[in-house]
Amino acid sequence: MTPDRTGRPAAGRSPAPISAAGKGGTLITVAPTGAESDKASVPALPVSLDELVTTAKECRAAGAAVIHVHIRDDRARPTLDLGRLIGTVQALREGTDLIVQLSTGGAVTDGFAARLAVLDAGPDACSLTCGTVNFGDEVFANPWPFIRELYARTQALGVVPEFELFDMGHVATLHRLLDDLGAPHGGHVHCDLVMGVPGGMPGTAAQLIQAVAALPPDATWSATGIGRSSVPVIFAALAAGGHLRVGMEDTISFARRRPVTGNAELVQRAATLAALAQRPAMAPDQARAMLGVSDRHEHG
Ligand code: KMH
Ligand code: ZN
Repeated sequence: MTPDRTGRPAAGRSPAPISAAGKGGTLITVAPTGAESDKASVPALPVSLDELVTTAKECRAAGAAVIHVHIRDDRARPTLDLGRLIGTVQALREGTDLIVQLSTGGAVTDGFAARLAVLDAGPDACSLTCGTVNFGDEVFANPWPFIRELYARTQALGVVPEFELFDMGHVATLHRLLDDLGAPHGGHVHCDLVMGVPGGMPGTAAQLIQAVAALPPDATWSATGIGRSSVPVIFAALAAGGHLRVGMEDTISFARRRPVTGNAELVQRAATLAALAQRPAMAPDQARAMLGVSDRHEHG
């Protein structure tokens, strides 16, 4: 788009999606646990159901609208056990009005069948990664037939997917998926740029702008900066009209040599910066309307 001399878009041109994307408020997703950090080394990591629900309530109070969930077993190891997932969805719904987004990424060691079966736990939403990526010394495998099958299952079961994009090739695969199978359940495309994974796209403002420019025109998007890129990615995303994902899945340091003491302080920081950017944190009902997530339960 060509600006006129005042800096405003020239008349008759459509506005850039980059400025329209975050109109009306900032969606904050908290990713409290992940599958990579070890409870013994990161004691503040929520791993039990009680810890997870407590964290969820604190993060809701701090400004989160969505929770991206990985669960652990009794020994704090990552698991995709279906019974535990069902119990987790239920407990989060009883304790909060957050949108419950289950991870279908799991851990790098999880098989495709178990990752597909996550949807049987009946979440509001799920993550759906649009391609394979080197993941530190490991590989996070997402071949096309798996992506396609997972997406078709979200449509059949009425689960709203969030498209996780770790690299520019994943954006191309997102377009291929939408061309092939059509719109997601709920009718709205929402993406999360996962930046700064060793092996994926870097967590820089320039990379974020390039990725956003390649998204489908009506998509909304959030961004996640892993590790040290967390804060720069928050600033870049807010400046570009995007939404935010933060949490201990993505960063365990609040600042240099200062470990995160709990997920809520990460959400609080994101909410403060969003308010300064004149786009305060959205409540879950606003987020449901934006994402096309139906109101499935009464929060008691
Ligand atoms: N734990 C990573 C291998 C997702 O949740 O969908 C994958 C991941 C993505 O966290
Ligand atoms: Zn995850």
